[in-house]
Amino acid sequence: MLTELYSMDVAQSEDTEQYFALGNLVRSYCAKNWSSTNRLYMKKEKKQAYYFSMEFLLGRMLKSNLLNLGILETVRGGLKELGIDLEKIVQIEADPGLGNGGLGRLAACFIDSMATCEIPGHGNGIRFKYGLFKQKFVNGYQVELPENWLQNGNVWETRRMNMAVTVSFYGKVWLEETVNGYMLPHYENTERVLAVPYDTPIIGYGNNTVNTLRLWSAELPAQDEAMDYWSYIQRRNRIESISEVLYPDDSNYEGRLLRLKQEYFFVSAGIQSIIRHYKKMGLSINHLAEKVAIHINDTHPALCIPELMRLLLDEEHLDWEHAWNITINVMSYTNHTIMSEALEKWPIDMISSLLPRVYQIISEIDRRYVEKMAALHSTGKIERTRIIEGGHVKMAHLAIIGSHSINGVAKLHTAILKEKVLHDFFLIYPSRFNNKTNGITQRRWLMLANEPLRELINEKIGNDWEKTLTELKMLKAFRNDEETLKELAEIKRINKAHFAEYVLDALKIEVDPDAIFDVQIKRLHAYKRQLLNLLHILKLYLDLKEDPKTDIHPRVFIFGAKAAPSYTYAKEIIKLINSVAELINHDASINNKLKIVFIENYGVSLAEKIIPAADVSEQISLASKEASGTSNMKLMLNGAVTLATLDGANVEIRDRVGSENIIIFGLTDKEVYQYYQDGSYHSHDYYENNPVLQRVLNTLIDGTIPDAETEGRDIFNSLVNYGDEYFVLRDFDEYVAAQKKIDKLYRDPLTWQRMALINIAGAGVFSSDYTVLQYANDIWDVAYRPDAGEL
Ligand code: 26Y
Repeated sequence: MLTELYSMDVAQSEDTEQYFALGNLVRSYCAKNWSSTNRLYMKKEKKQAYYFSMEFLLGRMLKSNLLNLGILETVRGGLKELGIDLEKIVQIEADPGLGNGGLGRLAACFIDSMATCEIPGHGNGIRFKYGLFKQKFVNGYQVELPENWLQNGNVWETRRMNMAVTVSFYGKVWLEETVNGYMLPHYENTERVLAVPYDTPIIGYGNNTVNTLRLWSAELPAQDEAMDYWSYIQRRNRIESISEVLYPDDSNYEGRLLRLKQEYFFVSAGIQSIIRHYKKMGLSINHLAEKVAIHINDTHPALCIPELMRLLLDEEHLDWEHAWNITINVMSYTNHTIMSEALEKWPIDMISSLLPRVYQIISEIDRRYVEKMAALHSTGKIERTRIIEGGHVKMAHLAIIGSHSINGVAKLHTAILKEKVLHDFFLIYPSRFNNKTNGITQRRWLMLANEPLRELINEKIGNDWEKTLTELKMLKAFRNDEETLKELAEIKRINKAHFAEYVLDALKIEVDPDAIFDVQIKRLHAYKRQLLNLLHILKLYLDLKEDPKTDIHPRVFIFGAKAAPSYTYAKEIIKLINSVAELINHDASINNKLKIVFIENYGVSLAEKIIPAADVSEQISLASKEASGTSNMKLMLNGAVTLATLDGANVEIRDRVGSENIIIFGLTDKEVYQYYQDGSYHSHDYYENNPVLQRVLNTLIDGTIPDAETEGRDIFNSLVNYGDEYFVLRDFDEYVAAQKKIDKLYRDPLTWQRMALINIAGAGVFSSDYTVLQYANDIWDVAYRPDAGEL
């Protein structure tokens, strides 16, 4: 392959050529199964599921593809004989950061699991030229740099020009009656964009299934090339900008025309290509819902609903009722957040000028909804639930009204949707609501990321767990086996030492692998409460300053977090953590008992390094706010002990491992809602009445923390004077007590390792294999390999 691609032999080649040669080899190795999978789906007319997502946070794919093809060890060995280190060349691959956080990584786990469980299910999204920004710290401040992940090419994708479709924007539209009596649209002055698909094979683990991830790129249609040069360049730039950058905002949602264009772009292209493919099977459009399921990952692809209606009405000439029936049966929607800032709504003006025909259809869906509900529900409820309201189109309402299934991502989250956030809709459509607790793939997050642990588990219980993760429960038999517990400790120690090397190399911070590695890795958000973590660190610091002999086990606090570029408060928190790190890491009197490591540019590849090295998993969001969390699952699977509030999937983790093997603290969701109701939380009182907390908070404004005056002041004010929206001060004491408990438990190595073992043993249910099987069964109604897994 090296010779074919670069006219050179191994001895002359460098890492980059070796990487691309191997990548090409792997791709051709799976090519046969890729086409035979497609042929099989076609021949058997299998119902297929399409997972529409704005984000797919894939991570590097070389090792994961080798693992799934069952040739990882062979290739590793073969390369070794040639004097090549596989670990070195996998680093060459750019980490495609086509997502922000949890939702995007979930989509990546799901497509891996669908292929593994032989579910005919594919991904559909955007081939962003630039992934999520690269994060750099300059003087402790986050600076965003472009992430040009395609610079050296991408071996995994195949451009399929023959499957390109056209997506239209703007223009004028009016309806005219045809001779057959149909009302069909006529368009004038639309802007046409060519959507070109790039397909990536998604390889199942240990089987012959290869599904497809189809990512769309926006290009200028060929006929436009005839225009004058400058107009051509301008138009090309405008069009290509549609698939240029991923929006880095996952919180404070700003209405942006380009984002709306992106959403419609991949939705329209995806649905057109699904229908085209469906028709190739020679089936009548009337049976579409028997062969196609479309899943909407949060509301970002909610335009799927009016777009499918448009195609069924305008292209297929179905009547409204019939088309609506099909649409509802095809569509299903997952909600990932209860935070109102993240709920999408578009100004009517924007949507009606950009997508005139789609807007007509949305208005008609809304009109019919109001009309139909008038006889059944109160006007108040109808007004609160309709799609077009207050000058905006509410995307969650559109998604709910147009889907047969609406799911939350953890039991608690689904309960809150039903009882609070979407209560009106729950009363209207009770049977549409269901829960699908998130999951993670054990292939990337254990088998690849933590090879020593994989080996140990295989030695103890065999390797059935690799396919059926609940088999990990067999590990419980070793809970009192000192030898196993010691081996587990040894592996953790190795992983920590490994990570410590990285930290020394990348950040020039020396950390002791015998310290407790306490990890909080997730997007930076006020509700996730990285600040609570920081206040506790400051408390320990003050304790040690006051009495250097304070008896605590040395700790390394590890943070990884990107903030949305427009989220000022989150960026201030980053700066504050970095300033506290400067203070503590350079204070010799602390005697290395405390260290803060804020990893730059946290993403999938760094997660793979950090997670196997973690002792403590920080899951400390304000109860009710974190829909599920998935780093909590990855960390427990790697033997970290969870320190958590009863939020999201933490509740289910506790149910699995038992209260003795997780450290729970803080307000419950019920208590939070009670506070909202009676308005009785006054954070200032906590500041006034709790001397320890007061002393800690004062460090934010008294000059203790170097070079963070503005940030310290703003954050102090938000916590003490402006209401402390996420109850940080309320939960402080309980958090400190929970941390003390961790310190105590850790000093008893056998107890600690037993907890770690029970966490690993209990993590089995959180395989995304089970999650996608439940989607396949309960929502999509697609068939899969019968023995794919059992809970
Ligand atoms: C509207 C737009 C700016 C937007 C873009 C991205 C809004 C939200 C998002 C991303 C949300 C997200 O990642 N949510 C997370 O989804 C995970 C998977 O379900 C959950 O585990 C996690 O709790 C939730 O915060």
